[in-house]
Amino acid sequence: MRLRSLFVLVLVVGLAGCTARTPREVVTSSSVSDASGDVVVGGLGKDRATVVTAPENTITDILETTVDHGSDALTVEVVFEDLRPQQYLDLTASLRTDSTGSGLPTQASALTYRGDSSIDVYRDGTARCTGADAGTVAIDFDTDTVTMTVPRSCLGEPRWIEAQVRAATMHYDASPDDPRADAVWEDDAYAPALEQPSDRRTSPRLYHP
Ligand SMILES: [Ca+2]
Ligand SMILES: [Ca+2]
Repeated sequence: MRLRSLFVLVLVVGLAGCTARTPREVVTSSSVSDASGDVVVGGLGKDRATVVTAPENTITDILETTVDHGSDALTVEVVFEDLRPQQYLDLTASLRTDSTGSGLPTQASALTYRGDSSIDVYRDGTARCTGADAGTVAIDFDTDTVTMTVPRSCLGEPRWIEAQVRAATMHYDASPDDPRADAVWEDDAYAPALEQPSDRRTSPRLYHP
């Protein structure tokens, strides 16, 4: 009987172990470093179709990107090599969510130029939230950091998101005959220099907490 009791006890404990579920680890935030000096430029000079490296461009050079899928808002914080107050900068997060399928149709774009900044959220090319409704952009030139905060309501209250993050700059006031008039410098937060757009990576899948 003792052996049988022991067997029953082991069986009960074993079954309890099988039915007890291990909680899934919910990832809501990620922080990823990017190489220094991996900015690329296209549209420059005579051979405008060629994209080349531009390590001297430090204002577009992303060093670290933190994406946080919070309770009320998505926050994208990007540390750059050397931000400048007078420089035009476009920081864009392209988002895939549980409701958008395989594409990245939702874009949150922050612009800053000469002390002014704005943020807009687009979905399939149409403005979804603009102005104050689209969130806030904060720029700290001491820490070379741009922080973009977008309400989850503007993103359709996603259960999870995956983000591509890119920064771009141009000479906004260049005259048409300036060789830099059509040039765009760009850095991808998750990719090395000259990686093809189709190969671009995203943040990990970040769930709503
Ligand atoms: Ca970089
Ligand atoms: Ca990069």
